[in-house]
Amino acid sequence: MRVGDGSAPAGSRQERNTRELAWRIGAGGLLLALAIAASGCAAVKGADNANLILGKQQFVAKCGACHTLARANTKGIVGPNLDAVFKTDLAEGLQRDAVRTVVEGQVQNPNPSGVMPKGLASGATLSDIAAYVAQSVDAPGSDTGLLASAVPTTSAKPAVEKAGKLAFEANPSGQLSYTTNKAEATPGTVTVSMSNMSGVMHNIAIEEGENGATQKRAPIGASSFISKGTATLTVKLKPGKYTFFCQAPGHRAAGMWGTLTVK
Ligand code: HEC
Ligand SMILES: [Cu+2]
Repeated sequence: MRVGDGSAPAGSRQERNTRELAWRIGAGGLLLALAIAASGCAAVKGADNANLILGKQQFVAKCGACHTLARANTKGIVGPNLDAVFKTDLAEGLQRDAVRTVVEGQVQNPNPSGVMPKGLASGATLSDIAAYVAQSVDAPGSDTGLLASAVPTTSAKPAVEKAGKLAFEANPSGQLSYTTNKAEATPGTVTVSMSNMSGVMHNIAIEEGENGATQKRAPIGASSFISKGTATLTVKLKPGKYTFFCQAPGHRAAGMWGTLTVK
């Protein structure tokens, strides 16, 4: 690992990360030694029997809204992209067991003046999360087998309006998506609802036009934000295409949107 050799400008993100990484590994020397002693990562059981399926589910639920990790299909942008953070260090020979120690250290002691909350996970849960992240960061390909199905994905089955009610559900595992990206309604006044069991703060808003991930105009209506429960809004729909989407920062760009066809 390269530490402070001047190849990245002083104070740059890359330089800072490498420095912090070195510091954290130094401070966690004992943990690191333990992590190295227990090596080897199978598909489902990680080092020292960490449960990678639980680790993935918990990562998506507790970390994915802020962090991008390609293998977990999370696209949060509040915190650094974890594939990018560890890419250089792995290329320079950092072991994945050491990544695991860094992740555990960061969750136990996030920057007190930073955005990452303290106490997100501990004990076996943290160890499962860290094992999954360590196996997954900057890893080519996608998860297979039981790991691939550990987190529900978006369905192609549209939400269909019935008697003036159109019901959506936020991805229950915490991914930045609704459970479908298609909806159908008849013209008129429609009460749109979004149930959210994920614990991640979302809302639902409706915009005219088939606009995908990018906002084109002001929404015609928006629900309140909730992390658990059901939020609703009432809109008047004309025949045509609309986009439904979440207004939490970064969520639409991450894929939390779909197309509503009114006819
Ligand atoms: C509310 C948003 C948020 C959540 C939730 C969150 N993080 Fe973070 N995370 C951040 C931010 C912002 C940083 C940048 C440094 C800081 O503020 O501490 C960060 C930094 C990190 C880093 C260090 C990256 C580096 O540059 O060295 C790791 C590793 C990390 N987070 C892992 C996790 C894990 C694992 C979880 C879930 C248990 C998690 N984070 C949950 C926002 C978040
Ligand atoms: Cu959202």
